[in-house]
Amino acid sequence: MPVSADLVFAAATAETLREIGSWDGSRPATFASAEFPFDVVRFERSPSPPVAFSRARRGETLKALPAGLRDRATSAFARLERPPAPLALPDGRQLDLSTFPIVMGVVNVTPDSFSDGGLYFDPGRAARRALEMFEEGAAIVDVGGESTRPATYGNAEPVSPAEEIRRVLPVIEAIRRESRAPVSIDTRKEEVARAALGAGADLVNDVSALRHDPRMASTVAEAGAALLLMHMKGDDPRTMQADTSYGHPVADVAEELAAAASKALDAGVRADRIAVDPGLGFGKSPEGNLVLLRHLGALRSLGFPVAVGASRKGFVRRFSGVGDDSSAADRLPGSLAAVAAASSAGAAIVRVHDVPETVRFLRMHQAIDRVRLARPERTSSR
Ligand code: HH2
Repeated sequence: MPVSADLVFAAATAETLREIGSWDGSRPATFASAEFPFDVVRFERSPSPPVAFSRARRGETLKALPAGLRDRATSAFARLERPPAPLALPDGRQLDLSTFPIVMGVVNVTPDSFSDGGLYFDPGRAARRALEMFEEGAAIVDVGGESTRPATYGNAEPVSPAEEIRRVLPVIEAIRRESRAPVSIDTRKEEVARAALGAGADLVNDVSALRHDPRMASTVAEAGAALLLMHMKGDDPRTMQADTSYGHPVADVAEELAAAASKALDAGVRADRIAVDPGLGFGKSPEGNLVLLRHLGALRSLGFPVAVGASRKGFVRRFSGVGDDSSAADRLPGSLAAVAAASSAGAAIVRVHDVPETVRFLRMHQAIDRVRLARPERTSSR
């Protein structure tokens, strides 16, 4: 079943409208400032140029389109505007996304992950950290046994499926002895996913979006598990930064995610079990990561919950002005700025190392976003 990658981009200003147009080599007409904000619908593999809709006059612009494009644009808007539905997990359980974004805590059971390598290499310690993350407000914890860091940190050691299983299985089993809270396994390898699902994992986070192992989709489907499809340029973390150029900085990523979602559906993974992630840092230039974050909302037009992980990554350090050897605390402000952008763009899941800080940050961010006062209150309390 093909998943459409017709995308809707938000353009609040003429400058953003020109930026989006430039990616397809088109020059949008000049509009009066009163007509903003605009939405731009970009039709996948269509000779028709992107269409700009003044938000206030969407109906009129739709009416003026040929029927085929009108239907495609109407469907893209409907997918974009649907709030994220719960992600279905095994045994009839669900990952509630109604308070989006929810927090996915990261526990790397590795000696060499770029930011927490070695900290949780001991399975007991890793499981305790995962359980603590649930108490701190994580809705799901992502357990990984292989570093997928880029070569700039020095190539990560290749890890055999047997070694990866040896690392993650005791952690998932120990979490399961204490808790039924949702657990995700971060792996590209089918054998590892199968073992983790057998031990009670609920979701497979595949950073190769099904390209590393063709058996992955059917294993996930058989287990009735959820599947997070993450975009990576190429399929090897050691070479993914060799070429970070794209024809279109967002649509190329979206089209590959749509193709991966189609593959998953064909293998029997239910649509309400699929989420997508642009894979920040996985074959992206520093500026490319920023553009993906700023236009993350467009990925919601794929019709699946959008997850994103910027936590402590190289581009966060670079743009927030801290060094490569900076502490976790130094990297936190930049990571939280990325969480703010993801939240404003309607992301469903943020994948982070700093769980309690992110949970508190999001509470405040959402309180500001959602407060509605009929009229200013006269009060002296502060
Ligand atoms: N980033 C990393 C690993 N897995 N999965 C998803 N869905 N999205 C991401 O952005 C993502 C991911 C890299 O971060 P980390 O696990 O902390 O590092 P390492 O790969 O070095 O273990």
